[in-house]
Amino acid sequence: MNRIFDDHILRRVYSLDGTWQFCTDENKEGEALGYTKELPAHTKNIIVPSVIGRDFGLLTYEGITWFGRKFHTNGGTLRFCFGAVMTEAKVWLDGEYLGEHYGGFCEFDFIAEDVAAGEHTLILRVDNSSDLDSIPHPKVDWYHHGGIIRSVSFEELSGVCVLRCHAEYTLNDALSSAEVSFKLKLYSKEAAETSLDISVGNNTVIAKNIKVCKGVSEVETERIILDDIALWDIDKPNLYTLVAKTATDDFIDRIGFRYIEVKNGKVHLNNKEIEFRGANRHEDHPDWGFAVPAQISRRDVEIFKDMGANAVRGSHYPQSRAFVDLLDESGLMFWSEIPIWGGGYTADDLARPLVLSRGFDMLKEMTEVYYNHPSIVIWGIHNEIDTAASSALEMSKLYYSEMKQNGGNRLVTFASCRPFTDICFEYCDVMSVNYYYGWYEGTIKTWDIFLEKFDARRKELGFSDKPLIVSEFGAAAIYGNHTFDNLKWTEEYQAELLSYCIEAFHKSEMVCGMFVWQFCDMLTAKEVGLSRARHYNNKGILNEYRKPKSAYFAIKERYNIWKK
Ligand code: ADA
Repeated sequence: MNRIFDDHILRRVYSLDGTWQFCTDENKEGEALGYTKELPAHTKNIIVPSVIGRDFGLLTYEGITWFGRKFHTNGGTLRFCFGAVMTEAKVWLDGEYLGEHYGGFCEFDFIAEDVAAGEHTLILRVDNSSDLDSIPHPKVDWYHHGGIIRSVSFEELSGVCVLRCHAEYTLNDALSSAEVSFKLKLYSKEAAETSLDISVGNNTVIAKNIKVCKGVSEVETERIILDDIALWDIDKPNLYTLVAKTATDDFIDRIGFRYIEVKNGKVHLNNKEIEFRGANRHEDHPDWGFAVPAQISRRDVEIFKDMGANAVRGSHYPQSRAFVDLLDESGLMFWSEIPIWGGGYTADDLARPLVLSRGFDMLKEMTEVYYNHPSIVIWGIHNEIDTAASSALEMSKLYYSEMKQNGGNRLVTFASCRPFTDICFEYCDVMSVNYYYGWYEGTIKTWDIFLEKFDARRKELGFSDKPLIVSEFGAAAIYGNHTFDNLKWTEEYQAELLSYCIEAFHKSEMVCGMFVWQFCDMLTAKEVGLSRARHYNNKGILNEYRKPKSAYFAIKERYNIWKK
């Protein structure tokens, strides 16, 4: 289940979640041995979606794995949809190569035509290894699980089908009406003519006939005006059901209308000044890894609401559609980013053509898939790369302009850990800084000096109108570790540091938002793990099972007061 509602009623969709066959391929010989057609006898069963480390003691395995299963179909044109596969997937249907996809956190699909009715075999070769051209880099501060981490399905396509429908809109000054056009990605086996009906809420807004060519094509409708719209806002997250229907097919999504901008040094949502109050969330759980079920996502959203937060940063990769659907419903604003996590890349690595192009493709893909979600108000283009280097400047320029041009009405930013030497701040709408005063360096009070110094720097740079998000700050605390003295690693110290920080940020004229690092503790990778007790990043204000630490209550008290 990738969404929390049915995204097709007419189209026949069949889940491929459940039991698959699975084996590792340490010597990379599977293709030569014919695994693409049939997996060997020594496979085991694995339940998809999942991460491989959970079931087989393969937590530290990096390399090739094979997945396969049989399924029945009525035949015809089939579309295979993968929620997310870590990290590189090659796909075969009955031994015929269907295609490949790079990047572990986004949906992708392949279409196969003229499939006979009956039983077939779907096989995947999955590679979760990484090198200097990989995104993410081999060194990251989270666990790089392998596996088919989100749901898989296949669809029987008939006639002209709607693969995607983006609602592009601009609002009038009063934010009461929207001028909307729809950008559709269509598929048809043959050149054809069809009716196209698009409805928003209860109103049919487009009803026409269109001609399409063979294969995948794009169509943009005329602009229409929708009056008396109910805005999507944090206290009233109004959503409209969007249905795009052809003679034989449908596509169902949800949209919301809202306007975000930076004006006079402040962020405004729907013409009202707003402060982001949130935390960073990894989509990870000790029992599920990245394959966090929607029930846990729902619980996470409830916790964010209980905390009084109005925003979530999806560190450090696109999170599941189900989670973002839940954010849309609950009025939580979302920062969605791609997994360019700087820790490992040198300045030269950032200029590697494959890194640059993979990051660019990931941004395009994230936009393509997540475009309609109103909760996404910020795109993150990278995290903690060497933004003092000219290679980072080139990357930022390219990525920023792509997201401004094609990303819809959203703010674009990146998280910098070089606040005083960063040369890329031109390429963001709000500046974002990750820092850990009171943990890795300085004391809690160093934050006061930082705020003053950074304000001076932004003025010097001529960016006094660009507000600052403190995108990461925090301290580790082992759940249940208490003392009378204020020692690091205790819940008391973490609560004191975070309370001090958020109050200082809330008072600052320059700061427009804060994302605590982090929502909950999570398992981290080998390299970083050496400096991480329990092999966990313990800076969660909840433990990995979502049990609250003292800091949670300290933040909840403040966020809830500021909400009023
Ligand atoms: C960085 C990074 C996070 C995490 C954090 C920490 O800011 O972006 O992913 O590693 O540091 O805990 O040190």
